Amino acid sequence: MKLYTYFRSSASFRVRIALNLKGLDYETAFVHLPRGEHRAPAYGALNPQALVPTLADAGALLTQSLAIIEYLEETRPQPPLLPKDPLGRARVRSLAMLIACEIHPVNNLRVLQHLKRALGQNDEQVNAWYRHWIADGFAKLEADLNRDESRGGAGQFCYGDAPTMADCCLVPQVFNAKRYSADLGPYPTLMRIFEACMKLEAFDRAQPSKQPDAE
Ligand SMILES: N[C@@H](CCC(=O)N[C@@H](CS)C(=O)NCC(=O)O)C(=O)O
Repeated sequence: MKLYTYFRSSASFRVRIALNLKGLDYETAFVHLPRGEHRAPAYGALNPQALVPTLADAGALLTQSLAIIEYLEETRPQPPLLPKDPLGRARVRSLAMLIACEIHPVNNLRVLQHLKRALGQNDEQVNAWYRHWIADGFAKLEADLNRDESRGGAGQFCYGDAPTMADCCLVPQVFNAKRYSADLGPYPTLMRIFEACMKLEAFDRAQPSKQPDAE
């Protein structure tokens, strides 16, 4: 397997965690986002969506981090990153999607670049935008994680006492929030889970500063 990745990419970080949790070896190819390498024709031939990550496996090229994690789950089921029961699976996917579909897209590189280049926002305004959407999404995630246990509340991790796809999404988003100096005080459950995840080697080894392309 080969992962096309960038050290600061949180979507790539999700897949690095999933690969590590499942104990899978992989090669890496680095795609430098600030230099726009993801928009170059060579990368477009691999991934027409012009986003990282891309995973090459068994002669196929897989795109979109959640689709990649689901593929890994189906082809290498152990250890599982989704619960066995349909309600549990829906719950984990819902938490993962709150992060991957509601928080992450509005703070993506091309959105921030558009705010600056086309709409003339300065660094301070862009950072305020970033923190606004972190606060909006994390408040909802914190409330959801604190739902009554019988309706799927958090355990040691986002769902129960073993890491799932939801934790693969949570940790990179917290790294992003810290990078933009977001106030994480209002989210004690979310941060408790983050700390529990970071005690695991699979999460620690996947973090941006430990990647070979880290600057
Ligand atoms: N929904 C996609 C998001 C992928 C994505 O947005 N990747 C970012 C880095 S985290 C990227 O390539 N951004 C390039 C850009 O915005 O131009 C996924 O989950 O894989």
